[in-house]
Amino acid sequence: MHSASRVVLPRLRAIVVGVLAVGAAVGAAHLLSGVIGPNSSPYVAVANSVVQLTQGPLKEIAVQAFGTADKPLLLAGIGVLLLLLGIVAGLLSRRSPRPGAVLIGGLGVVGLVAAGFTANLGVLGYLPALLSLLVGVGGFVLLHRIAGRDVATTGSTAELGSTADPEDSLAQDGSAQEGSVQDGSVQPAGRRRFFAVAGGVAVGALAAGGIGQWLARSTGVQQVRAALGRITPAKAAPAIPADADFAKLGSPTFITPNADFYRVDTAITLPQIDIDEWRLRIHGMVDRERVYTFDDIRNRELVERTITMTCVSNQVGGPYVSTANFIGVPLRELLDEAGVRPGADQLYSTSEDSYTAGTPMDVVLDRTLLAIAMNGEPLPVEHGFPVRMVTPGLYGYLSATKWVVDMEATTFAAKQAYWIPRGYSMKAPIKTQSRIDAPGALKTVPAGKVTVAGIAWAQPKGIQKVEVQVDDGRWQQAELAAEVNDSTWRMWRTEFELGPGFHTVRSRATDKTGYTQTDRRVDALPNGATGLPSIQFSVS
Ligand SMILES: Nc1nc2c(c(=O)[nH]1)N[C@H]1C(S)=C(S)[C@@H](COP(=O)(O)O)O[C@H]1N2
Ligand SMILES: [Mo]
Repeated sequence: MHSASRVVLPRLRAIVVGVLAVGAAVGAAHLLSGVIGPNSSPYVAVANSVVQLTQGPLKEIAVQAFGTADKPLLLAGIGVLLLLLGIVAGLLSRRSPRPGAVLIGGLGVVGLVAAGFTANLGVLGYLPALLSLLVGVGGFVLLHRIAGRDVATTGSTAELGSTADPEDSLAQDGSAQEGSVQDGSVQPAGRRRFFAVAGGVAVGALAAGGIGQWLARSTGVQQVRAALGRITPAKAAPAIPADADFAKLGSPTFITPNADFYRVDTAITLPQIDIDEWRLRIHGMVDRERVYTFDDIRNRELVERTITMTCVSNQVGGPYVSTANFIGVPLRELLDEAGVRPGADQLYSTSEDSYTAGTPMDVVLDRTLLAIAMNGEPLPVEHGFPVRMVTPGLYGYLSATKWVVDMEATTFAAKQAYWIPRGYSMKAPIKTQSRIDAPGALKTVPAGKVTVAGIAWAQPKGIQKVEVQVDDGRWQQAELAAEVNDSTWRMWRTEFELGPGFHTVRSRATDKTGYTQTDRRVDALPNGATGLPSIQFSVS
């Protein structure tokens, strides 16, 4: 029939070829990125690009659904997608390597574009993606050739009515005559040879990826951070009274341990900034441009402030609120040295990873802290090491830049920070809120006296009272725990006498201006969710 005898790879072989080529490409690139910088890994660059491109509402969904697990999930999702595309590349290329090579080449180009978009490392930043393109396409063609070497050539496929070319291997695998697609047959020796090569490539790719990961970590700043030791302020914050929380009843502890402090940011790989290299440049509408080193900050008179931070993405009842003792210098001191000109109404800050925030200048001058430590320790890397901003009373997205390296005095009319074109407000004071922590949602508690406890916050106004209601009954005033300051949360508790059955409890906080949190529900976008928190539980 057809004179051209062609190799048709068995399905499994084709899949192995596709998956291995993709794996080798990712592994090789990851290894090189370990030397050049983690963000240059095409894998990481694609994840970073997804984060950058994700617009407001989508990011809302990601934060709600995954919380701080959104990044590992994103990376895992990309991994699964790559695996599937490797399988597809293989299956498309059972005869000729071309379709798979084109698909893998396309993936390589996506990696290159993403690296260009997010790596921020100049020409070097493209090298790992370029390497992955070459390894992916080259590896695929090569593996395809090796895979085909021991496969019997076939005249064509079964659909075309041909039978397999009765070459040496047919005796081993005589089943080739039937089935919709006919696999070339393979000798055991050939099979062993191929899978030995495949195993070698797989081990190599995993090792390369692992070494890349290890290199990235060992070039990190954990040692630098640890070497700093504890940071003590010249003026410590007042001690937290023992009766400032109801942690025994189920509220959080007043001070959130660093490891439990909520985390929200756009970083897939954490910026690793050595204290010797860190600089803060203050410029724009100032009389004198200034540049500060880490020692310049550390050697000043450090103050300590207890501050509750809140994320605009926090849903009513959500977890993105935490409290720490932050240590640093009032940013006003540095801005006064630079001499902010009249008319500059926005402090536009930029992080090492190009995140930007625009903070109202009057608030900055009044109360922003340039923090280097949190609960006595240097800032954890995920919370902005070595230096970040913290501003009581404003949501974090516009006032709490982590890994901050640049501050420009400007106007809101002149510049828009990261979240503004994505739909969030230019100005967003924290809204008066409360949360119910005990009894937990859907818990079962014994009948009789039932304790309800939680937190409330209205930074920087402070909490005046919290009221609690069970099953549309009378609003009952809760007992407040000791107050620490108006820029922190306030814990509350109260008791109800409840009989068996299902109950719903609601809470509402009133701040010191006399404003009571509204029951009107609005979304977190554009400037913070409102509505009353409520939980259901059963009494037995
Ligand atoms: N560099 C940088 N700083 C950032 C962000 C970010 O994405 N990148 N996110 C902000 C947001 S939205 C919040 S709520 C706070 C959270 O700080 P935390 O992660 O230390 O709790 O950091 C702010 N600072
Ligand atoms: Mo946030």
